[in-house]
Amino acid sequence: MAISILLLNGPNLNMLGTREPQIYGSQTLEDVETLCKNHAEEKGASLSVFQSNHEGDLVDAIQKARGHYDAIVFNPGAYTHTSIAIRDAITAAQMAIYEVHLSNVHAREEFRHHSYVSGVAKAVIAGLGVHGYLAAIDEICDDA
Ligand code: DHK
Repeated sequence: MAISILLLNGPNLNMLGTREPQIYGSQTLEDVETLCKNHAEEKGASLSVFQSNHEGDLVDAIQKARGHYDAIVFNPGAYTHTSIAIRDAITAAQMAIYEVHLSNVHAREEFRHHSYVSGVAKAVIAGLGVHGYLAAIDEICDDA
């Protein structure tokens, strides 16, 4: 059966394209989602997308993903650094999560250095820009 992937983006990632493009790049979220969908399709996988600025919506999406998706490519945005609820949702759903950050969070402010998600993620990619999402998709497809 074809691999199915959920691309999940957290707060403020709906602002991609206009939000600090020197850090997050000039592509919009729609551009990124289309790129990821096409990339997954080329690999024979299917990819659904969801973005929310709300912590509970992201928790709901992770819980609902169980049984529907093989893996989640997840940029939790600022919730990376604050959300125990999101970490617990990942553990509870027993989902394979590939944590992606557009920027190299470790080369930025101290408060971005800690991630509540990394300890329960299958892999962490940071600083590759949009390519990080594609690398995660490659890894999920090649790993299957
Ligand atoms: C995105 C955000 O919105 C920030 O809050 C994170 C991450 C970094 C990124 O690099 O994609 O600190």
